Amino acid sequence: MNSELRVGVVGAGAMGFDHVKRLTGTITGAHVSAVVEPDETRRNAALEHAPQAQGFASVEAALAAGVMDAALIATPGQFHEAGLLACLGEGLPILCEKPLTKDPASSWHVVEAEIAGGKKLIQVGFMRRFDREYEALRELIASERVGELLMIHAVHRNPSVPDSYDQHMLINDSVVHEFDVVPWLAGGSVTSVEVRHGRRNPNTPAHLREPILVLMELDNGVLVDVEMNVSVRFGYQVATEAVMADGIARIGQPSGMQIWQNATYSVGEHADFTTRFVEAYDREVQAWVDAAKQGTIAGPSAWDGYKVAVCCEAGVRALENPGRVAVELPPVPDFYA
Ligand code: ISE
Repeated sequence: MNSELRVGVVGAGAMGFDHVKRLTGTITGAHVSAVVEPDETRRNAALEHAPQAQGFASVEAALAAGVMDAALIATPGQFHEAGLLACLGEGLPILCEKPLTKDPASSWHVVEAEIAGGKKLIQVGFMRRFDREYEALRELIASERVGELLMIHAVHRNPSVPDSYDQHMLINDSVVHEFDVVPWLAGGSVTSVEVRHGRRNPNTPAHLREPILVLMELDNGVLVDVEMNVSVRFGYQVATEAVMADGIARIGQPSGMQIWQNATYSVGEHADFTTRFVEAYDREVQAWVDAAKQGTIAGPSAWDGYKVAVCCEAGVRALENPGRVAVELPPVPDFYA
């Protein structure tokens, strides 16, 4: 395809709005042709940043208008399945924000629908895979230049969370990223999850119990711990330390402006994920646009999304019960092998 990809952005909440601005201002070879959002105020706010787009209240209406070559789905996770199935039905390439869907059963349904259509159309929006430091760490681990990988320590810290963030979201909305990116880094598959609750942060909202420590075992023997902490106040921090046989590697260290003042040294830290991962989001969406024009995908597949859904289900069980919860995956379908 030589002409610009006409992208319908489905969902104009915070992430959808961000992607509309990205597609209009940063991405080449594509433009926003439709904004699908039932809330009129949000829809109009997004349309202001999408001069070539029409607004629609439903994905069905947008598909019927025939104005989309591809869809970027950014509705809340519980609505992904319906949007995915509708767009798959029209054979559209799709970039679906994480998670693929809300649970393994619905994710499997989507996987089956994609297989039935005979073409990989879905890329899942796990943007960390497009972060340059994560890419470099993956390459380092695979090369074994520092010896074989033994363990991964990860921290995932949010300054605060909205009132709508509930206990299960520690797993389904936040650790969901580690369930994708850690096996991708480590070249293994998650076999079990355990959650340990530490001392509660007095700054934690009353309805939450955190921080938590999430322990994962991978099938290649690599052990992983993730500190999931959503009330740190000081800023947004996602960092990883890989422990290898001959040394360690760290990514995600603060890289903002360094200031020396009053006998103190400080470095700027991010306030939220939209700035921490801005380049990753840009690279992710550009890679997806380029691939969609070639009839392919350029990142995590629906199968990857399904695997993460299985991990999240185990993670939620582990959140509520002591001990290890096994993660059991069916064999990879030939279609994704
Ligand atoms: C949020 O939805 C994200 O996806 C961020 O990347 C993550 O750090 C945050 O914890 C989530 O709430």
